[in-house]
Amino acid sequence: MQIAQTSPGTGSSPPRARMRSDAPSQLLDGSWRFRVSPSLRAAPGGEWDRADVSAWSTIEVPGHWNLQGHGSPAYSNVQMPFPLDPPFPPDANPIGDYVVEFEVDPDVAGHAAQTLRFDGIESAAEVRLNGAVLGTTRGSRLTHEFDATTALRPGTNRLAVRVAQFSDASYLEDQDMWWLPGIFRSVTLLARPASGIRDVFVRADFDAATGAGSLEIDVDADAEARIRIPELGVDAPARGTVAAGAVAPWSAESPRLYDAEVSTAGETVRIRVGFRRVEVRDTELLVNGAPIMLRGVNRHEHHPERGRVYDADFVRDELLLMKRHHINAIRTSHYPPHPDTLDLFDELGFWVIDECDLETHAFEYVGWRGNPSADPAWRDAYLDRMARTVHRDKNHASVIMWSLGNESHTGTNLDQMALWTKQFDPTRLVHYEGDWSCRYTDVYSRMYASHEEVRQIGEEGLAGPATDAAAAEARRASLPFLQCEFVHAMGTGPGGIREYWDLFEAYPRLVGGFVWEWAEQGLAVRGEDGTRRILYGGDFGEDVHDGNFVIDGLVSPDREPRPGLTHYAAVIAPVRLAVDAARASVDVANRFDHADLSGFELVWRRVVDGETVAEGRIPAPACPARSAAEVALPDEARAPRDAATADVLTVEAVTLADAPWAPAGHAIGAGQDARTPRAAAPAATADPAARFDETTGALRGLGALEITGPAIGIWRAPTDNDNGRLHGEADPRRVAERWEQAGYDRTVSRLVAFEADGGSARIRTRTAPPILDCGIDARLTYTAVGPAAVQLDVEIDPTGSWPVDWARLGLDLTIDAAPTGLAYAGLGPVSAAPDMVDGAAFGWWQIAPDDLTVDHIRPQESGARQGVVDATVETAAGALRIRALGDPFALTVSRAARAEIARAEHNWDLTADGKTHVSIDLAQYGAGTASCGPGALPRHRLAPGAFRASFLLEASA
Ligand code: IPT
Repeated sequence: MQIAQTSPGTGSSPPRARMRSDAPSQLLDGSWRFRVSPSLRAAPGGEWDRADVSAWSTIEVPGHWNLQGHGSPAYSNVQMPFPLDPPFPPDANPIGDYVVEFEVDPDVAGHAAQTLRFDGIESAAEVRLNGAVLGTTRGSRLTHEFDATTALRPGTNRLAVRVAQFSDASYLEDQDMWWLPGIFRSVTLLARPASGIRDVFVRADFDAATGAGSLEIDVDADAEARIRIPELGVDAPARGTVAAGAVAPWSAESPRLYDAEVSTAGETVRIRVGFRRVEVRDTELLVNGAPIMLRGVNRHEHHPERGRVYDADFVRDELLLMKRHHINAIRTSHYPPHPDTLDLFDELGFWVIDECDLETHAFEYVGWRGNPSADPAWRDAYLDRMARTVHRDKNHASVIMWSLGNESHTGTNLDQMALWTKQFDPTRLVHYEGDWSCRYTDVYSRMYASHEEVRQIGEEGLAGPATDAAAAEARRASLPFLQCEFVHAMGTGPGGIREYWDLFEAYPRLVGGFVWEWAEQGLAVRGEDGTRRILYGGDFGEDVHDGNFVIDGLVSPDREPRPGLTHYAAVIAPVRLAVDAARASVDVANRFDHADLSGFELVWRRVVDGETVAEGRIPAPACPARSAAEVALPDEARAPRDAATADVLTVEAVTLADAPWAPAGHAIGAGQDARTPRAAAPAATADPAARFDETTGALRGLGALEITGPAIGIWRAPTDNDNGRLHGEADPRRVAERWEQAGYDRTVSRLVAFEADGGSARIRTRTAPPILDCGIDARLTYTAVGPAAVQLDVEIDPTGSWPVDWARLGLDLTIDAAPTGLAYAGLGPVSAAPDMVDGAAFGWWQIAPDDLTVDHIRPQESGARQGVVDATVETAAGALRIRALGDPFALTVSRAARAEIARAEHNWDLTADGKTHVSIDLAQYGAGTASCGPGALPRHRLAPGAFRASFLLEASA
């Protein structure tokens, strides 16, 4: 077996479309015999495929062997886990031998020929059937078919597949994910009837001006073929152009498909046809004549237990979850997914960038020296990968762009892939991010460009081709712009989505983006104590790894939404509602690209102090795609501008009918006008309500509640984004590093003055980081307003010169009992940061103890609720109510102390200390998305400054 070549695999049939055929087939999946050798040289040679396998272990196909007890997984991002020595893998390279014995089903055997199909083997394989070498595979996530006709025989057949974990192909498959070897997609034996159909390519075009559909058909068959689309009355020879008459077009919003069959005398294949036309016109991306906006995510195939093995229910569920969150576009990062996924994309409605299985990112480490993309020796391998990608998925309406791959820099092999693709399929656009000159792409694509650069790109397009610019630049300026990756959903964050989206909507040339990434790719194992744990890079003892950089999704590995998904959904919601309670009206903006609002109604609700006082529903206004209308609400919706109590008018646009992804009543947009007047300060009482530690000035208790604090806090447990590099700044240090070096995590406090008389106490403290001469002078005045209640007035004045921004400015206190919940009025129920609040609405929320903070796989600061005006922190020992007398505050309630959160590397290693940790923050530094991308925008940072705030604190049993 060869595993160090630069050419593609050998012996397979030319790639073709995936179709549903009426010819019989036989799935060979199941329990196979398996053995693994430590290297190719150590693996038995010669007729290894004839070995006695009775002593071999068994393995499930499809599956990855290192998730089935043979070796362990390894995660690396850009770096290869071995030397850059192309095309050679290292000697230490597990070789898996697979053997299965089977009898051919009579109905499969009864046909003229048989094809053996592999849908995915990582990374290189040699296939032997009954001793005959059928060929080899390259392209782990690509289909390979072999003609098995002459090798098959009656009775028992033996199929043997030797798989190398690493090979030359690994250099072309350096995607940011786990290395997971094995036969991980199905193996199928297909009957090939005489006069059968080898391949079908149907391009279904839609003319928006006339409403007519037409088909351009290529069939590869030994006999005459006809195409039938009963619903359209189409019944014609399957070649050339066939008119389809008036059709409903396909779009991600209305994924209308028509069942088509192509038949010869020997075979009928079924495909589902969606009529649509993709074009670039005047820097805009149009489908069916209308501009579209890509509200996208990057989707890897990942299952916490099974890796990249396809699970139909799991995948359908995750796509439905995307639909419920208004996601309308998917980039199949960074390889074609399981073929059935494309059927789901078509059926549910997603704009898809189908990406070739290609990434040579590791060569960036050596300045792209030796990059296969620019080495003609690899040309055929590149072209083979692209052809396999395009052919397999070419009949899918959802695919609007072919992507050459990811992060493979530039080179002639990429140019040729693009040229072949354009020639073969001019109905779609070619995407590739790695060449910013856009010489051979149809869209200008970038990743993680800053807001400012995106704005400039938006304007560059508006200005039109510049006459003095180089031709290439002029061409680029004529293309639509998208971010194939933006906002990195790692840990707490991403912040700044809204600001990107405002730009996307402001400039016609900007057609949206794809969040990196959909799901966190953690792998589940059983811990010593039997509990399920999610692991990341390094946890399996890898020498080379990239830690938790693989945990960077909008949903957890189990597809539980992270707060970032809720906020993203709100930003991209197809309907935006601007509510004016005083006028009882709502401005409805329809942000669909094709749909009007006839499928929706508006549901409104007016809530006063937590009680619903009026509600109703009215039809959505007549409002074509990308237009707006004003709607008057009934008079009961009106709230006085000077309401004395909290008066909140919320309007949602909801679906009228059940959709495959959500029952009727699903919100596709929401808006509210929340009037939250400040609570009035109650009268002072003479008896003390609070107890103090007179040596520190901190509280010891309020009423019957044991409390310690508040301390002034300016640090947070570093988030993944705090640990990211800030681009374009003179200071190369990450913000977490800056805070730590400035000592913000270990400030020291000194009591300056303590005075108490009757019900009031005045405390002055100075809190400062060690070493430096800056400090925070705090004046805290407590005034008893009841037997267990105080008014707390806070004055904060920083002095001296502060080296860096604060992470937050808060009053940190600890209650001597574990939290049992949180009830609050403020923005929620989802937690938020100042630069990620869109998915939070004002309301009266009840938070269960498990939801106080986010169970991030690597613990970090999380769980803040923004815009809080009134909160009751519930603990086993009683409750503490906190009310804002001035501005609303941000509230974080946690079971663990910040130092502990910062220490723990994994959520299963985080210890709760039986206390309730409460932070009442007057201000916070934004989340940003610096784990890959820009940090918090300047407006969301927190420069040291003076702050004033007033609260009511009240303890109850
Ligand atoms: C970018 C990669 O394309 C993607 O696969 C992923 O690794 C992402 O980063 C970060 O999670 S490449 C980066 C160097 C911009």
